[in-house]
Amino acid sequence: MLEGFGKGFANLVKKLVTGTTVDKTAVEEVLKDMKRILMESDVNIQLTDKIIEEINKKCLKEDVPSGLTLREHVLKVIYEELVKMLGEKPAELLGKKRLMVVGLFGSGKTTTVGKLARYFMKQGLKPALVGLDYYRPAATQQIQQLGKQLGVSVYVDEKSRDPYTVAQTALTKYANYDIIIFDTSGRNALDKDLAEELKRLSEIVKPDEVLLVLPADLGKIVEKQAEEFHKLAGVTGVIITKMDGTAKAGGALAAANVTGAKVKFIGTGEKLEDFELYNPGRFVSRLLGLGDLETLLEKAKEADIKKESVERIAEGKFTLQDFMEQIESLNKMGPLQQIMGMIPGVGMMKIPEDMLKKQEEKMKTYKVVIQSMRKDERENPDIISAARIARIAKGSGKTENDVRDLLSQYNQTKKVMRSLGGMKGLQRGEFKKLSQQFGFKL
Ligand SMILES: Nc1nc2c(ncn2[C@@H]2O[C@H](COP(=O)(O)OP(=O)(O)OP(=O)(O)O)[C@@H](O)[C@H]2O)c(=O)[nH]1
Ligand SMILES: [Mg+2]
Repeated sequence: MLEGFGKGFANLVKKLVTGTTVDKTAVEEVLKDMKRILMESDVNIQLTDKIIEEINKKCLKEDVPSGLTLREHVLKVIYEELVKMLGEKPAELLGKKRLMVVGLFGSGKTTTVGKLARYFMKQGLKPALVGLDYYRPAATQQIQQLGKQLGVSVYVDEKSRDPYTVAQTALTKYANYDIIIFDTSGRNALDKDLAEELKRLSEIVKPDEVLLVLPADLGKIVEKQAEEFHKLAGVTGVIITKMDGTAKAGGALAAANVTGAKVKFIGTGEKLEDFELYNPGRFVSRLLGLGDLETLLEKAKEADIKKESVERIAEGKFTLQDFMEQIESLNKMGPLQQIMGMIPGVGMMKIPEDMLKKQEEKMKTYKVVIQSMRKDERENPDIISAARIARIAKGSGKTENDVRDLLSQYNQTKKVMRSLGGMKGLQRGEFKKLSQQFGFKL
């Protein structure tokens, strides 16, 4: 998800962690790299210079705190400065009832409205959606379609096509709902028309939150848009969409932070589940290739991964049935690349994209193969003889090589997990020490 920005930083940290010595020259080198990455990701120049200056001061002019090596200290300072640049942890939207989503054409408002509804439903709340966009012709169909997909009530009025009466009616109609999310129309710019419309709608809706949607690919221009909208529509929070597939995401986040508007959520893809609460600390840790266990565990919970099954795998005592359940859950959690980036240490390894794609394909094959096995074979793969391999291949429509490949992958995983010493081993290592210095709980 983090294109240039993330890759650049992960490489920089890797260099820092694996370099033989870290001295003044090495730190200067890191700062040079860092400046380049920040510029390339469209972070504004004054801010870039300020950050570099700050790191320079803390790492080279001041004493290294006792108990830390220069290497650890530099990492820690980089982490802290990036978190500062990317904002504070926003307050949750708990207890907020009327949310109005605003932004320019195609910024991702309507998609975000659906993502927000899904997010609140996951928390056991009952949201309703209101379509206030009568400017773009097919807008009402789009939001109705979203509502259908989510099983959420949607109110639009095709006859009147008047956003003001629709807003008014919806307030009464959905008075008993936990949250009402209003989707407004966009324009090419925040012109007089749009400003007037948003002002009138605000007066009717009296929103608890006005959420401005800004696409990450705008980079630092985000700052200007955020300021304009804030002046006219009283923005209380920002949602940055399209974080996937742009090198400018860092610039957009930094620019939004400069305006003082808090980024509350980020959108990381077109699907409704590609959405997360923004947490700068976690975000930067992922950015630096240090992983993000908290988000990973949340995603795992969402995908309903059974704890026992994870533990059996970690202990190296799992069956093919567990293996299949993991494949299914993993699929629910999102693209492999995104998940890998959240695992501490793995983000740093930089696994080639096509390798991950291949692995995703393979997992699909494995699932079909396991489904063609008998129960005793899944529980105890050791009994799978050549004759059984032939039968399973035929039954699944896959080749005998696919079956062998699965068995060898299964055995290999088991071996690796055993050698790591299970969950406890994973938590014991060097990484834990480093993470604790960063204030992460592991
Ligand atoms: N890759 C990616 N695409 C997104 C994301 N959010 C929205 N989109 C896409 O952006 C396009 C526009 O999204 P909409 O939600 O219709 O945008 P909008 O702001 O409601 O557009 P208007 O109502 O026309 O102003 C769609 O193709 C979405 O799938 C995101 O986080 N990542
Ligand atoms: Mg829309």
